[in-house]
Amino acid sequence: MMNFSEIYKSKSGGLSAFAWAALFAAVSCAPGAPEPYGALPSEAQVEWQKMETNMFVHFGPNTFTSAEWGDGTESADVFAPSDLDCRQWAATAKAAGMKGIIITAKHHDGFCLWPNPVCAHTVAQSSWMDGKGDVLRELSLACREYGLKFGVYISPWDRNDPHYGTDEYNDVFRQTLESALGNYGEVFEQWFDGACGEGPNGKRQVYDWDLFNSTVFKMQPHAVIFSDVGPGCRWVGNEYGSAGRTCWGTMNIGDGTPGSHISQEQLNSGEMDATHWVAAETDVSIRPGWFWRESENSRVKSLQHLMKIYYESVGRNSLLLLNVPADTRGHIHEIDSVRLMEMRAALDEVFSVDLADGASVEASHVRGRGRRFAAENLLDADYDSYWTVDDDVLTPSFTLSFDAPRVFNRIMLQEYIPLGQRVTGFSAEALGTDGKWREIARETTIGYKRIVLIPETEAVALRISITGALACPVLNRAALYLDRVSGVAPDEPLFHAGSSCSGSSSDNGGVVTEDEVLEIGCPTAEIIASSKAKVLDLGGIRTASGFFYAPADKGKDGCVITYDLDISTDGNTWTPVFRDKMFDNIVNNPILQEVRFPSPVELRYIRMTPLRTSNPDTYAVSAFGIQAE
Ligand code: FUL
Repeated sequence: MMNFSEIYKSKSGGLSAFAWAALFAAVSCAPGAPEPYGALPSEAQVEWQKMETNMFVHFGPNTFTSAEWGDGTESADVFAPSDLDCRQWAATAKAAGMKGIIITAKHHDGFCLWPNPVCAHTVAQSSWMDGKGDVLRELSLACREYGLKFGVYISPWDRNDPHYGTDEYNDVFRQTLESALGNYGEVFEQWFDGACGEGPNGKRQVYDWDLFNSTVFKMQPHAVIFSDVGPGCRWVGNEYGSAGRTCWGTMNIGDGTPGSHISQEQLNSGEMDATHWVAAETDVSIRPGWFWRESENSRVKSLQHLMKIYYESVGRNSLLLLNVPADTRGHIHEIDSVRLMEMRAALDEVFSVDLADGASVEASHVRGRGRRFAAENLLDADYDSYWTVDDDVLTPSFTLSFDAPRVFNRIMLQEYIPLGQRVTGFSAEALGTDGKWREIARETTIGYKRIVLIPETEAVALRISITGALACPVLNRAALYLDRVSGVAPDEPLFHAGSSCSGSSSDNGGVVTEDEVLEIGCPTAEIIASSKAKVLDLGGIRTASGFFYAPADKGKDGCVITYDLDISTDGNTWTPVFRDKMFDNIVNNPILQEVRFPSPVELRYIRMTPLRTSNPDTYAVSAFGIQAE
């Protein structure tokens, strides 16, 4: 085709009729933007994903009883924050760089943090503030003041409401939603917990999800609804803060409902080329448990651990919802807020200098060979400008070249998700100062944002090759960073020579996990093998105020859910302490369980007999012991 300068050169200096025609043809043939591909995010879902980090606040009767799951029999008076200060939560979240706060407005115990007119177990029944308190009002106002978005967790499972387990409950819950979503301004996210246990009458509820979702949209048309199956966003499949290294924003939902047949692995990595856009949200607590308790003040996650969580959530196409529970004062505890500020400072230090800045960029292909879709768009901060290629090109590459060698250990890429998630694989190669190209990463998905952790690399150029895509790739950002503050180790190679398997998401990169910090409670204790029960011989009489148990390896080999616990001083005569007791939330969050006895006891032997285990054949124990008086 004739180019513009040839057209200008023709004849008399003005444009001939032919030249005008050619110019018109060239302009009108320039390809437009690629057609969107596959399931697409709504505008609200794109805005949601751009938030990247939000704060979860677990707060309620459990804060005062140290339970993870209250059973609904707690008196409303238990809820008695001595100095509720939601502005302090908002100020902390803002300073930590969070974009929104989601509060547990109603947890499984059924207690509502606002005066819900269809419920008799709320702040209005509590003597806190003479029944005039309203945490949702305080928090929604504080969020507005600090420019944060406001969201609510409302558990359909209710262990207090007498209607639970009957048809009427679904309508009571509809009214609960209307009350929480209709009185506190805009709600950006509605968090639905899929848990469905027995209510006070021993019955389970059959939830009317269509009614619940349509009520949310009626009250808050732009809300993103979280559940195992969306429709707004999905659970990431674990509570330890790690999205799959392969992580699609899409999944085949079919007629799946929250809490039903979708496996944790599917949730963790999503599904390629699937029917619905339901990006992953990684919910994880800054402490071992979801609710604040004094005994966990010393177990707030380290900066290194939090940074690893950041890389494995935001850096793997997921939003990070970091739980920072409020304490009995109604404050974010100093220890947690200091840790959040350390995390913010580390993120700022790593991500404030983009080492790709000023690089020259060249691509193997550019859509229509024009400027509109040029590879330079990868380096600007405009979210809506992107590099893309012609429709039939699925494996293009681009190269960043530097005028002097640059040292980096993080590669950040972004796909322009308004047009769908397309890339199925990519690799990175660095050109060293010795003039040799070396492959430094080979990964699968990108999505909204992907941060690849590589060993520190000195390079004069970096080539990113898309090795597979469902449709022509559309990338809006490439950046390079150097992280010398977090101590988070590089990702293990995902592909080994001769294999094409996908990697595991459980690599720990040197971070000490819950499982590793645990020790058996008493150094002289011995666990006596038994067919099913675990018996611990402490070697002599001791006084204990409680016991602890932890499953091994993130619960993979099974964990105890319900159990009987007996104690003995001689190993022959046993005294029951607990019958059919449950470790709350242990399947989702298989961490150390600390259980207090009703009163201190003398014992030499302690026996835990599992009644229900997550794996019917086996269960594992990484820690079992007593809490000495
Ligand atoms: C789970 C609940 O059972 C936990 O208590 C916690 O609220 C967590 C965020 O969701 O499913």
